[in-house]
Amino acid sequence: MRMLVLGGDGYLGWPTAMHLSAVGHDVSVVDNFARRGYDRELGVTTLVPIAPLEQRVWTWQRVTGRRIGVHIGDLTDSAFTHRVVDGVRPDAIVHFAEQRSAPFSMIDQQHAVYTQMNNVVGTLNVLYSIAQVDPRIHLIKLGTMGEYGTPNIDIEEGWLEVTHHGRTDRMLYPKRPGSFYHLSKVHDSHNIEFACRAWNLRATDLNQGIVYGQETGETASHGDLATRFDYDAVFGTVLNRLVVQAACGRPLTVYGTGNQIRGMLDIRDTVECIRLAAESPPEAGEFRVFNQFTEQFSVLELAQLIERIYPGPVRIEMMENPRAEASDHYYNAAHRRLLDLGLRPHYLSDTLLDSLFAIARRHRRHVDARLFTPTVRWTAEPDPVGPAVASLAA
Ligand code: NAD
Ligand code: USQ
Repeated sequence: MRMLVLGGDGYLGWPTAMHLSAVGHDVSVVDNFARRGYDRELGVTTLVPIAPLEQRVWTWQRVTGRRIGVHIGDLTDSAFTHRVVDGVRPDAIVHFAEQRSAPFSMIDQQHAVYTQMNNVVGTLNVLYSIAQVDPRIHLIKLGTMGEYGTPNIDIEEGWLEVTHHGRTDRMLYPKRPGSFYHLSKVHDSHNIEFACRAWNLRATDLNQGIVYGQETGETASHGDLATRFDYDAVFGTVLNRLVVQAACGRPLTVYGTGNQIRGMLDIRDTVECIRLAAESPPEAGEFRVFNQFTEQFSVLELAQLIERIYPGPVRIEMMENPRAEASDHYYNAAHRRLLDLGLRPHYLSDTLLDSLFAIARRHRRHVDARLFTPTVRWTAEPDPVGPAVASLAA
C-alpha cells in the first residue's frame, strides 16, 4: 500500500513510518518540526538524542534499501495539505501530526488556542483533501483514551447503544476529557464522524492510551534511527518519567492520590496496531473506533512496580496534583477490536522495565532534574507559572 504518515518526525510517527516501510509498504512522511520547536520554547531536550529527519531517512535507505519520501510543511496550510495528498495519492493516511501534550495546552490561553487551532484545523484540512482528491483514502487518526475521561460506567469502543424514554439509538460515546488538548481530539472525532456520514469517507479513530518505551525493532537497528524519549513535566508521559527519575535517584513524582487509572501500551504495539488497522480498512462511509491500549494501571501501581524491581533505592513522592482530574474513580474500558485483528501485545514486564532503566542510565548525565517538577497548573490565570513556562512567554 502507499501510505502517508503525518507527524512522521515524532515519537510515534517515525517508528511507525519505518515499521510500515519494513513490511513492504511505500511510505512518505509529513512534518513541520513543530515538536522540535516546542523543545526550544520550553528549554528541554529528548533524553535520547535524535538525528535530523533527512539523516534518519537517508540512514534508513542505506540500512534497508527502502526509500521514505519526505514533505516538509504545516497541515494548517490547506494548499500544502491538498498538494501533498494529491501528489502522493495514498491508500491510507496515518495522522499523528498534532500538539499532543495536555500540560502544554493548559499553560495559558495562547497555548490552549494554539493547540486547538493546530489540531482541529489540521484535521479538517486532511478531511477536505481526502474528500477532494479521493474519498477512498483510509484515514487512520490518532485519538486518545482521554477523550472518554473517567466515567462511572464501562467505556465502549467509540459507540454506545442508548435507550431513552423507550427509544434506542447508537450514539457516539459521551466524552468528558480533562484538558484542552484532550478536547481537541474530541472535536476531531466529531468532525471525522461527520465527514464519513456526509462525504462517504472511511476512517479509523484510534483512541490510544499512554505509550511507554523507546525502542522498536527498527529504531534499535542504528543510532540515527532512534526515536525521542521525553521526561520533562510537559511532554514526558508518566511511566517514561518515573523510569528516568528512578535511574537518576530522584523521587518518583506521583500526583495526588496516584489512584488515577489509565490504559497503556508498549511503543512496539503502537506501530503494530497502525499496520493492522491499515491492512484491514473499514467500509466506505464507516467511522470505526478502536481503543488502542493493552493494560490498565493506576499511577501508584506503576510507581510501586518500579520501587519493587529497580536495583537501587527508590522513593515515591506523593505530591499535590497540578491537574484537575478525578483521583478515585471507576475505570473499565473495552479494548477487543485490535486483538480481534491479530494484535499480540507486549505486556509491561520486568524485562521491558530493565531495558528502559538501561536506556535511562546510559543517558542520565544529560538529565536536567529541574524538569521533573511540574510547572503547569490547570488554572485560567493570565500569567504562566514556573521557570520553564517563563522562558516560553519570553
Ligand atoms: P510528537 O509530538 O512526538 O509527534 C507529533 C509530530 O507531529 C511532531 O513531529 C510534530 O512536529 C508534528 N506536527 C504537529 N503539528 C503539525 C502540523 N500542524 N503540521 C505538520 N506536522 C505537525 O507526538 P507523539 O507522542 O508521537 O504522538 C503522536 C500522536 O499520537 C498525537 O496525535 C498524539 O495525540 C497521539 N497519542 C500519543 C500518545 C503518547 O503517549 N505519546 C498517546 C495517545 C495518543
Ligand atoms: N502523572 C503523575 N506524575 C507524573 C506525570 C503524570 O502522577 O509525573 C499522572 C497525571 O496526573 C495523569 C496520569 O499520570 O493522571 C497520566 O499523565 P500523562 O502525562 O502520562 O498522560 P496524559 O496527560 O493523559 O497524556 C499522554 C500523552 C497524550 C495522550 C494521552 C493518552 O501525552 O498525547 O493522548 O497520554 S490518555 O492518557 O489515554 O489520554
